Amino acid sequence: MIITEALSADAFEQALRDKGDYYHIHHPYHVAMHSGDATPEQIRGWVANRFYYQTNIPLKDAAIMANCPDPAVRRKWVQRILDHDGIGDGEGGIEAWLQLGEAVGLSREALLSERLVLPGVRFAVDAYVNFARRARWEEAACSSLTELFAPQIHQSRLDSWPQHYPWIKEEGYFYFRSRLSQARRDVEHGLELALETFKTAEQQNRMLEILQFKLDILWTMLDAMTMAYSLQRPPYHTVTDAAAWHTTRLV
Ligand code: AHQ
Repeated sequence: MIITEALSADAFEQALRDKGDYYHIHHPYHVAMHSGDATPEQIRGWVANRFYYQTNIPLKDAAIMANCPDPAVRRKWVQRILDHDGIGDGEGGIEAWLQLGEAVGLSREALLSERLVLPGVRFAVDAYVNFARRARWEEAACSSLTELFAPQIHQSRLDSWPQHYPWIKEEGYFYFRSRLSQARRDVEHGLELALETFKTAEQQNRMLEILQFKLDILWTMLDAMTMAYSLQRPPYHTVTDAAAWHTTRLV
């Protein structure tokens, strides 16, 4: 969709929501997990790789805050960091994701070591953090608006995984439950920012492109997991059976 004349706030919001067609809830990997067709290895691969996304969200949000001169926005935005890092030890979304890891049979060390993070996942997530460091803070902030569609995806996991994967321990589901309200609160602020910031046709086209960039990040992560865990073609699979790719943050 190319906007030629500036859209009203309602029409621009609808244009943002229409991007939901490209949300990763529609990716075959996610569809397989939702329908019960995922193997334990595919679930564990997803949990271990998505942990890299989760641990980078606070870095992304801190980068936005570092570029944002408005205390009122920073006071709201800091909550996103606390949602993930928690107020104290043993709290927050990253801790809850470690519990999800243990609930699917992955040790905390296996996640924290990042040794299971595929290059394609790492590159996609790092692109998100680097965008947040370099873009106008308003653009980086509004790139989080894929969360317009997030409550639905978290609810879909809560609705389907327990029956399909009885081997996953109940305490693993806390994270998805916590995001139902947190995502909705994030979206309220993100949407307000987007509607007051992107007014001209040029600005609105750029925001739609930024949202597509973020949708591409989420989709690409699942593409990398598909190659490794569905098609059994991890990087270098024609060269070695070993996990030969880099697993450290270099910058
Ligand atoms: O667990 C997720 C999360 O904490 C966030 C933060 C937000 C952002 O700042 O970009 N996006 C996001 C998302 C989370 N979970 C994803 C999922 O499918 O479980 C969805 C993702 C998003 O929609 O951007």
